[in-house]
Amino acid sequence: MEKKFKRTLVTTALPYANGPVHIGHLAGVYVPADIYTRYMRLNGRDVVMIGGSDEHGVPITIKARNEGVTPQDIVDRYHKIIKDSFEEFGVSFDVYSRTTSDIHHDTASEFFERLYNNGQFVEQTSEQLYDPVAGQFLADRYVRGECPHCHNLNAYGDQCEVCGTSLSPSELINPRSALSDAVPELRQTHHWYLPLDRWQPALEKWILEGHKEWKSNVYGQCKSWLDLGLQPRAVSRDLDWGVPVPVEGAEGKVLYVWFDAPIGYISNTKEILPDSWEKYWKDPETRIINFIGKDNIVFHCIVFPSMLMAYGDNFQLPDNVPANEFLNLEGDKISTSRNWAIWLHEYLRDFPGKQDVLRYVLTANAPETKDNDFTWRDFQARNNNELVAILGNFVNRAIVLTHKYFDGIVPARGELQDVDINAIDDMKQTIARLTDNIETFHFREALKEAMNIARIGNKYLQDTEPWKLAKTDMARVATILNVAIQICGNIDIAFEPFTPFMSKKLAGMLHLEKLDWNELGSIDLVAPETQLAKPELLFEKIEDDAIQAQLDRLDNIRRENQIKNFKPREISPTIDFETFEKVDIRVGTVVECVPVKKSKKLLKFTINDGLSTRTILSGIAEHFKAEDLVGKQVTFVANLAPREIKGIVSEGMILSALNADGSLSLIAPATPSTPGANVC
Ligand code: B3M
Ligand code: ZN
Repeated sequence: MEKKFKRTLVTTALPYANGPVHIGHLAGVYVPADIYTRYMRLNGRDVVMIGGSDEHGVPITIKARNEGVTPQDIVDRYHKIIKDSFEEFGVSFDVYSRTTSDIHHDTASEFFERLYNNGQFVEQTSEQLYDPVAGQFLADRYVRGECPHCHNLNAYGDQCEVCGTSLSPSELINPRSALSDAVPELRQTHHWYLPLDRWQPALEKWILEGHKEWKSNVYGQCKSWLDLGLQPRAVSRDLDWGVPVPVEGAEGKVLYVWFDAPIGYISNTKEILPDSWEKYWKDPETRIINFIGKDNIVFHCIVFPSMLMAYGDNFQLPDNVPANEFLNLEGDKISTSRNWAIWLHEYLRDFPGKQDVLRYVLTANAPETKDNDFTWRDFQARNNNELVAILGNFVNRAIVLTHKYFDGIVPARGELQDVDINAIDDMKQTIARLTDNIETFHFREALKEAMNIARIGNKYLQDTEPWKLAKTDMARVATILNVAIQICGNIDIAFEPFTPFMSKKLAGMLHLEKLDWNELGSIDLVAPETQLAKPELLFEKIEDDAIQAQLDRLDNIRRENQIKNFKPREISPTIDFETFEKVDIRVGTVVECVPVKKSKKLLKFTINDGLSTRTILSGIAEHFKAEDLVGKQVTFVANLAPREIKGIVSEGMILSALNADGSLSLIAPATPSTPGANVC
């Protein structure tokens, strides 16, 4: 980090309090922000990490309406779940507050007033969508309709979740009210707009010229917004939930949630630092870093900076906005409304004490440059093959051997040999790369380097084989184990930002008091004569059944969603009665049923049709076990022209229904019937 900065303000996107947080939020924002902040603290830097719940906006009021409770009930419930789960997960906020707090309402109100008084808004009356049934204007997510870009039929009034484009309600094709499903009409309403176009030249200079070092996804999005030419943006809404517009004659209007939420960063800083907050916002020697997901880039790089410039008073703009792409789950987009997510509070319940495993996997697989996929199999493999087999294994070997040969008392080392010096040099170079990667927000790479220290440790023990030397040369064993324990100490510091729980436990075993990043690379971290604690395992293997339980849970959710979203297909063209009468449908009893050789799909049925037996082939082998069907009654088309398939002649067709979730139900008589009975 450049030395010109005296302190750092880390902000993290404020999650909407309309649901718990999930692994997508964690991987995109909170884990990287926490790594960076912990790293800064280990460096002895002045840093504060700001977080809080975003408790306004339509996502909250929609949820409240769906549940028949008040918006306050919703935000109270989720704010608590989110706050508690972050804490248990070790996200080390200096403050985690909320935008319904008094201090936030006052701060946001004052912010608007100042802009208003300084002529920083334009006021405009325009026609907007209004729901005549619900009797209200339809802001943002209250309207749904077809996306004009990708033609997703369920795009929101503010954004299409399928193609990611931000929209305004009037752009939707065939808009419907999300409240009543009514077709909205246009009515006049009055709002305040922030003229972003006024700030275009300043933004271009600041970002396009001044911050070429930003991540290419962030820089690129800013550039395309700026290239399109910025337009005034409404900062008020016709809603009854939010910060009231502090202007006379603005009854029934509140600040747009994206106007008040980023001000939340300021309110929350004020809350913990009532006397010194301004230092963190207005002193050019403060470095502000905004951790966000990619869908928030425009608000943090264009809208909020314009607000800050319009406010003046020396408010500083962010120095970097390391936005991440999205994390998918088992191949599908994470979605709160479809319950397609791993919720943090549920993870903590299902995997108690395994915070570090999730932190590790989400970092190792972070969507830093492109969307990435979280899978439970990868989670298991990274735990078992990396955390257990590389990191845990090395530390455990070093400590166990020290107990075995020196009663757990760290021996002093003698003269170093080449093999020792090489391992130490390797470690130092790895640490240099690790530091460099954290400084430049490449946390995946940084974590790889941290793990490489454990790899160096394992190789060192493998190369030196102290267990063999113990028979002949205890002085040499002392040196080797001293070096190995120093590598453990380095691991402890290097991993603290990533896996703080492990690091704390290991620090306890090594009696490391205060971890200091500047001491990384040292081989005097653990003094000779230190009595090591008994080795405890740092990580445990995760077994298949724990993973299978999670996969089963996701399968159930997938199925529930398919059923919820099932739309029966259009009815086929009408046929006349004579045509229908030609189809001869009968009841039959399955006498025999066997899989057809060399076919995955086909079952061969022998059916008692009342007259004799007949053979029918049916492509349902993936849905049923052949032996389970013997003795069952089925219905079948009896007069279908015979067809030869795989050398077998099939004389009819067995009837079944294709269900919403892709499963099949055989169509059987509801009460026992007689083989050969007609279905009519
Ligand atoms: N609550 C949107 C989101 O969760 C919003 C972030 C606010 S940051 C000031 O994506
Ligand atoms: Zn779209």
